[in-house]
Amino acid sequence: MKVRRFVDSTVLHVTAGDGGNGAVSFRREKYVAKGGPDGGDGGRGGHVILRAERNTDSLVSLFFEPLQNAENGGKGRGAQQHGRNGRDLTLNVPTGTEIRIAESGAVLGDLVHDGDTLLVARGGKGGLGNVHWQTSSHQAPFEHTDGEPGEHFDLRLDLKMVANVGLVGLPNAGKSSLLAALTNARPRIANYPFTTINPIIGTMEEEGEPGFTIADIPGLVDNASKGVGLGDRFLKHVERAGALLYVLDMAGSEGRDPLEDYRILQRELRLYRDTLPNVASLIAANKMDLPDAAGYLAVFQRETNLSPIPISAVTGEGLPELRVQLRELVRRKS
Ligand SMILES: Nc1nc2c(ncn2[C@@H]2O[C@H](COP(=O)(O)OP(=O)(O)OP(=O)(O)O)[C@@H](O)[C@H]2O)c(=O)[nH]1
Ligand SMILES: [Mg+2]
Repeated sequence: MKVRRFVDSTVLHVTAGDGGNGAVSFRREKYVAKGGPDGGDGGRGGHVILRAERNTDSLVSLFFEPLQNAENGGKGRGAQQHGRNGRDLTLNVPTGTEIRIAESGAVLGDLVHDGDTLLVARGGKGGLGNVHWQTSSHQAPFEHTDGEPGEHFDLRLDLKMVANVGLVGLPNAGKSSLLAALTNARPRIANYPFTTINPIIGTMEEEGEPGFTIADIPGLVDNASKGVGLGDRFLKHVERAGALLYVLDMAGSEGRDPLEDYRILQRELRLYRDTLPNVASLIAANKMDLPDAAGYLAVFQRETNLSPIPISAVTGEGLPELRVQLRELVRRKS
């Protein structure tokens, strides 16, 4: 079995290259007894740069190689030769990676779009060669400067997926089934809670329409904010989504009450971030193919004055209408 590890947070120690030292050197030419100074400058140390790359899907490679150094600059040499600049080190991270200084938590940047780059550690400047010190009264200078050290930092990298729509629901509500029915993603689906343990993104595409992305995250439970179940840390992935889609098991097939489920979800979202329940949203009343669903839906509508979209991720009922409304929601947000 191919085991794929998903890492959405890691600490990275980056060190830029040191600048090369300036050289002390004197010209040696035939017939010139005492040549003047000709020591060249050192090269700049390489920078460390992070670049967002669409096809990088987690921080796993950096997780296993947390020490990253760029090359040092070369020393200056005689004949006023400049040292070689150290090569910059460019590290790919997934789009949606937020970069902070680990200790202070200060945000350095947010690489949201494919190709975005951020210089995270600046290479040291090269030192000056002795050629710079020559004056009429000072013909044989031994002065020079050393290269400056490269910057180094402990960075905290956090991947926050960027999707247009985030799915929120209790375990077994049918979020993954719905993602599979609407998009190209093929998440695992099963009738036990917490089948989904990593966030997954799918793209919904239809002829002649712009595609958009939907993120499926692990199910939330009562007190997820206190760490129950898989906790609420995955909400960071839907935090940036422009819109939310609540997925409710409207058939109460686990012996639960859909109305209470909806209130649990709202409460857990609010406890995570008080503005999150106000994000534009739709409600999908899932499992409408099951016998009790129609009755629960009527109660839900009466009690909340909301109009969930009745669907079944299994039979496909209601999905065309859901697609239309999702597209409209995303269009309004962008
Ligand atoms: N009858 C019926 N069953 C459904 C429907 N949607 C999902 N299911 C079933 O419900 C169970 C849970 O579905 P999942 O899609 O894995 O649910 P989930 O919300 O992703 O669950 P977690 O990942 O555990 O949070 C599976 O057995 C699905 O086949 C539906 O519309 N009708
Ligand atoms: Mg799932």
